[in-house]
Amino acid sequence: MTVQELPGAAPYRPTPPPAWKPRTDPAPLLPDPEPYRVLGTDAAAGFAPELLRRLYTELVRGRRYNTQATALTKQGRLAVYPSSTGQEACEVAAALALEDRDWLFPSYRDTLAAVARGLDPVQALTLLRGDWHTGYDPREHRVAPLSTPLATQLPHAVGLAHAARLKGDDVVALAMVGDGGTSEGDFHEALNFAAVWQAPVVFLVQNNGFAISVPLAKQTAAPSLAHKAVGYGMPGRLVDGNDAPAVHQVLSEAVARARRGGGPTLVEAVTYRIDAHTNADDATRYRGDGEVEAWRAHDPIRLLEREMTDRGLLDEDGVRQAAEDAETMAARLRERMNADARLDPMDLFAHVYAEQTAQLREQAAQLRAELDAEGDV
Ligand SMILES: Cc1ncc(C[n+]2csc(CCOP(=O)(O)OP(=O)(O)O)c2C)c(N)n1
Ligand SMILES: [Mg+2]
Repeated sequence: MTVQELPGAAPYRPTPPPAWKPRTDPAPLLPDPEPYRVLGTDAAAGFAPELLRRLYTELVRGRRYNTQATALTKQGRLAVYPSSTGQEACEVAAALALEDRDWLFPSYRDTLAAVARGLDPVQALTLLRGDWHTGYDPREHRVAPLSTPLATQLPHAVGLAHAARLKGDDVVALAMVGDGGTSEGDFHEALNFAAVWQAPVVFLVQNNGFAISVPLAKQTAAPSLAHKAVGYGMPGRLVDGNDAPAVHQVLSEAVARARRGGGPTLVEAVTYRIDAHTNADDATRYRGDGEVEAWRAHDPIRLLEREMTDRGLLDEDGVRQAAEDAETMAARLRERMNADARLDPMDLFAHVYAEQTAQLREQAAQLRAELDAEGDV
């Protein structure tokens, strides 16, 4: 016999829980159903000719930088190069959406963004050449080291942005990551901290279809990568990553929102990696030519060229001029990269610890003795 069945006892009624409702309305955080586009739409007319010209010049330079750096790997002048051919619109727009006082947190694929932000094109390749630590002073142009460990740059960006806000500095951090990087714990931790703290940070995911040979379908079951934002309580935006003015607009809006205290945004730029993962990868092992060709037809440079030509902002002379400018940059890059770098092997031990450990001192002494014995350095 149960308590309810006792003769005369009142029937059991659970106490209702305190009223529940979602803590924020998820609807405004959801991405649009389609990636945002500008080129070929009425929105294109609203873009200043100077901005389109700047984007075009940088895209052409960026493409040429990619082909030149890839050639340097074949000539033994560069250890490895992850090309961003096909993704130049994301790279350039990321750099141009920021003010000088802001910070960029790039991944290994984002050399172009760093160069478009003003970094010396040779210094930007130092790491990939295997020469010397980061190769540039991150503070000079406010570009963090190009990060090889996936997604570790994201919590760094959040930490810097949050710290700047606590100090009252007007600084926004823009952090770049690939589709594969979104499966990392660091991605989760960074987005969670950013949203809880309302840190002035923008996350740009370049969804280029692959993490080396792993296609997006094997990477995530989410409706889109932009949808992941909702789970953290920040807006997710989807943009056509090959449409330079569209990426520039979406990132600029996200940067402005972060700057006025509106908190972080996750932007997914839908694009495609035209080249292999790096010069060391054979992409024909895991994808067909048809797919690559379909994306070549949606090339970021051709798309912008078409729009500018239609609007009378670009003619054959302009195209030639941009190509010549890019060629000059490539020739200079080649010339400088062909000069042997003068490196001191003892630098291996510098700048890691403020005070070296006993083991490092011992190793440094051994190397010094070997170098002295060879009569080197
Ligand atoms: C923490 C970590 N795990 C694994 C790797 C090896 N790795 C290097 S690149 C890469 C694929 C990353 O793909 P994605 O994030 O989509 O960036 P993409 O190369 O396409 O720009 C992997 C797994 C790494 N660098 N760091
Ligand atoms: Mg990828």
